[in-house]
Amino acid sequence: MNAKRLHTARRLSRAMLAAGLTAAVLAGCSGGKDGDAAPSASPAANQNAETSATASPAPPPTGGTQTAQSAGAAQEQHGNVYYEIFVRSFNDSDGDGIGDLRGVTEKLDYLNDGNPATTDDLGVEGIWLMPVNPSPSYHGYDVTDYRSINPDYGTLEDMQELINEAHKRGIKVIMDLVVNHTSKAHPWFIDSAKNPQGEHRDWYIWAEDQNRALSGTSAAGSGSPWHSLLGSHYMGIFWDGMPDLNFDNPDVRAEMKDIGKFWLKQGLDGFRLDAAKHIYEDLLTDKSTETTTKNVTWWQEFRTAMNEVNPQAYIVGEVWENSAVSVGAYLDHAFNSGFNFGLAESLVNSAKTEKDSGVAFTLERTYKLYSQVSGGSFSDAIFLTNHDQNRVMSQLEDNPDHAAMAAAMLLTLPGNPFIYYGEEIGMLGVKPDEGIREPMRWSADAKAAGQTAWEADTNNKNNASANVDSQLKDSGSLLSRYRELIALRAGLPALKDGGIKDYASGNAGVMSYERMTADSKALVVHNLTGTAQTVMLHAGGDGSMYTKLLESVPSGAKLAGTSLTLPPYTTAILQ
Ligand SMILES: [Ca+2]
Ligand SMILES: [Ca+2]
Ligand SMILES: [Ca+2]
Repeated sequence: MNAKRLHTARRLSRAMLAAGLTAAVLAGCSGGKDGDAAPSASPAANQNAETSATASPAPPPTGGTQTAQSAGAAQEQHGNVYYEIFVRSFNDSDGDGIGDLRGVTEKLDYLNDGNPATTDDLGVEGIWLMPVNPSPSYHGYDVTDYRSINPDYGTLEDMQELINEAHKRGIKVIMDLVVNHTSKAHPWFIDSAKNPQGEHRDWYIWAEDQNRALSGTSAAGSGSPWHSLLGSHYMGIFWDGMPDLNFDNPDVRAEMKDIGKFWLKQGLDGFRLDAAKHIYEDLLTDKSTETTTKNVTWWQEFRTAMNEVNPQAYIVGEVWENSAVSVGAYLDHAFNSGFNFGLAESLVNSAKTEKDSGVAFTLERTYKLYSQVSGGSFSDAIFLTNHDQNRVMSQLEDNPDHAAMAAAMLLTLPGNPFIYYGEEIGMLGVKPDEGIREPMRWSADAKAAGQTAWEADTNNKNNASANVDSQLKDSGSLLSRYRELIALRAGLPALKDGGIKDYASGNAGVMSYERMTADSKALVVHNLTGTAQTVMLHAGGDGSMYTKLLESVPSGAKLAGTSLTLPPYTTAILQ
């Protein structure tokens, strides 16, 4: 990004935040005025969009409300299905009971064999590896060496092999990059603590050095952020084992950009950025537009550096906020995607209550905002649950029908859907954290080759059907439903890359929306309930009717004239 464009983008972002325009858009402030303003307000950003999102020309204005709706609806989002892997729990290649990188490579054919003609693989197009760097913890979110691989997981050569084999199959590989903090055992921190005059002292945040009061509450919710060591106090907003880095120090910024480049040069396709808003949001009192601007400015700097190595690098950030305004700020030439925590709650809630919670209506407005902030180039990162939340099957009280409908919603919405490993076979898991990160179950035999055993399978011990082997053989299994939905998505451009428009079904137990690219469209209708539902079809946003029933998952939907009847827990796709 050149300086002028960066300046333009920042100015736009600041102006939007200040003017409260974003809030107005989200509130559904109608008409074609504010809603259409952004694409013309940042033509430079649009032309030079660095991300891989498909550029889509704005539709010709047709006047009035219709213009605003079309502009929001036509916002295409290039979409790939990603799969989140906790390496320690996934697959063990050498029999020590700990999952490893070679183990992931061994299971690539389960994820996607690279052959579109075979349908017994899941069909994902990307994987997100949770932290793979050396770390004293089992989870790895406290790194001691950013340029090597955790010996439990293998070597740098194993990582390169994994990336090469994934790429052969059309699978992108991104990994967690954890830069808000290091491990307390990182050599930088040890030096910082021991040598107040040393070169790493100012890489961390010492209260006494900065004349800061030992007060305040951590924005990460861990109480006091200050921890005593050798007569001073350092900041660690998550816990004392994770000291926060000082991003006001240009050496820290330079090092983290260099580390990012190092991994892209290994062939990695991008990063999932942990705790992205906590770079500067350390205390509860830090929550402000100014803090967000400082965070976004850092991530823009990081993005620019990554693009020097890979202009297509995919960057998805963890900004744990339910507000689209808060997440959207980071789509201003920093991230391609921010995880949509608010949507995840809505999807699980809709599946559980068997009621449409207004998902499409909200997303249409959210994407109008994201389009404005990003200059028309973003993909949402959607999911049901991740490694920090009770597993979706547990939230849905082990109801397989509800799990199937949660999957159906996730895999027919815009952006990049992320599946948390084991979700596709209905693994259970409740906190503490180890309980939501249990060994992936490959077969009913907990001692089978490849099965990891670093942690007892407390939550899944009696979950007999939640294993890959038995579900592969069962066409009615949750795994089969995931495979079918992913294949459907891959084969339909409107589902894979399209925008979204709400489509009123007139039925509280039915969720329906249109998906469209510039030259294709589809109508998605979910019956979330346990009884058959009928929907009377009406014209879509462009005034035309959907007349062809393309797919029913599972089978059984029937279209007679304009009357669509759906069996319980069924999704229909129409064109
Ligand atoms: Ca192993
Ligand atoms: Ca295949
Ligand atoms: Ca921080």
